[in-house]
Amino acid sequence: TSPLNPTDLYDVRSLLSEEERMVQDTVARFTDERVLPIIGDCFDRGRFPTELIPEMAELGLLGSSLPVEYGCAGMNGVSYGLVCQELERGDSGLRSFASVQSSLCMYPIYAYGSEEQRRRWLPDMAAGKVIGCFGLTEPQGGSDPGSMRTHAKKDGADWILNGSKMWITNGNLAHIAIVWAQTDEGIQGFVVEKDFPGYAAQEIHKKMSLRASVTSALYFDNVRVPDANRLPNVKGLKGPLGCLTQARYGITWGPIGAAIACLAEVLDYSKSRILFKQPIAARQAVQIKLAEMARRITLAQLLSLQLGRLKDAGVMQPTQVSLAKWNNCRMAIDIAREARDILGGAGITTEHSPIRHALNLESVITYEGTETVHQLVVGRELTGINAF
Ligand code: TGC
Ligand code: FAD
Repeated sequence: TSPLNPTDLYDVRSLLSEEERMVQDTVARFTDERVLPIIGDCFDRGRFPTELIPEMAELGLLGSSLPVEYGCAGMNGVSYGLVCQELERGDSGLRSFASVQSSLCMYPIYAYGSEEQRRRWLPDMAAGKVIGCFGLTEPQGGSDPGSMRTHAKKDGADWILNGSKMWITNGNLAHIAIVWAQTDEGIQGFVVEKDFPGYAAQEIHKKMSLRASVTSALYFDNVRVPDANRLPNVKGLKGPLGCLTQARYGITWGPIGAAIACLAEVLDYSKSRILFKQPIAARQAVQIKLAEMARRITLAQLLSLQLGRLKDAGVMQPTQVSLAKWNNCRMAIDIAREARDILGGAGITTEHSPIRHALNLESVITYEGTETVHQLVVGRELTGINAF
């Protein structure tokens, strides 16, 4: 028997189509050549590498699953997952950028927008010329978006928007914000343009996590939004939650990439770190940790691939996404912390990736629904009882 691939013990890659493998290889090359050489420094400086946006667009990574008629790549769900995995093998910040642009901004314009809105924004968003952000969370509590205070009131042909949003990825980079607000007819989505008077974005500093990503607070002070910028085809919380299902699906794949990066790094390190006259990889305690990492990565790979197949068959359900988001984020953060431990003192600097991934994953396990929220979604499915 030939040796197994340590980061793909079950040869999950053999279950991919030729096209899916090509997508994975292309994004893997981008991550190896363009992201890994700079990302430690970006994280240290708290800088999102905006110079990579045109290249990501060129590779078709923005709105990758949307139809080609809007300038998008028309990939299937599994390919989108692989994009997320390979980007997050570089850094969660890059995957966040792609998730927000694709699943949280382009998707709602495509799914809930008019044909005119699709043609107005999607091609430029796919080209990386227009960047979006998604405003759902508010300062008083993100887990319960149904209690949002931001509201929009009809005023002739326009809407007047007031309120604020918190923890918004891409906020200060964005040309447009998809903002969810209460109206007399329930929650609705509005495309707020950067130069609308009364709209302001303020970057959040002092982050110890997702440092290579822009996170902002958004403020709306009597912002006049034309009705042409309201997404006409959805009302109610199911609008934003439908976007979250798309993004969370991608996030089930992303942390697999972070975990693979950590395992690959400590496998090398543990074979060359000699202590008590032997490489630490020869110690049972270390091998158990490495084996545990491989076991959990394998389970996560199989989970996301089957989820992707369900998505591509059009039968994926939000509860299935919740289970995988919970499992795979927990898997990756545990692995990143354990990998940091195996590196000893060397593990505390960004010369090695595990501490960066571990810190990033503190956000990933929190945003798009905290671990607890996803556990309670699964609990509700099993029991039929809402425990929120
Ligand atoms: P609930 O009564 O369960 O549902 C209200 C309506 O929505 C429908 N629905 C969904 N639709 C699509 N996808 C889902 N996942 C859905 N979940 C529910 C549901 O059928 C219902 O429809 P209808 O027609 O009957 O009205 O609502 P609830 O108020 O009980 O809330 C449930 C709960 C707690 C699960 C939900 O509020 C929740 O998911 N909270 C977490 C919020 C969250 O995840 N926020 C994320 C903000 S965005 C972000 O973090 C971006 S980070 C991106 C990055 O940088 O990568
Ligand atoms: P809270 O909702 O206040 O939760 C606090 C604690 O209470 C958590 O441990 C939670 O699990 C627990 N809890 C909540 N409800 C229950 C319950 N019923 N039972 C038991 N425990 C419960 N949001 C956006 O809209 N757009 C973005 O682009 C975006 N990007 C983000 C980027 C970063 C880096 C971060 C950190 C967050 C981002 N978010 C974004 C916000 C994110 O979605 C929220 O942080 C998340 O939903 C949790 O909300 P919260 O922070 O207000 O915590």
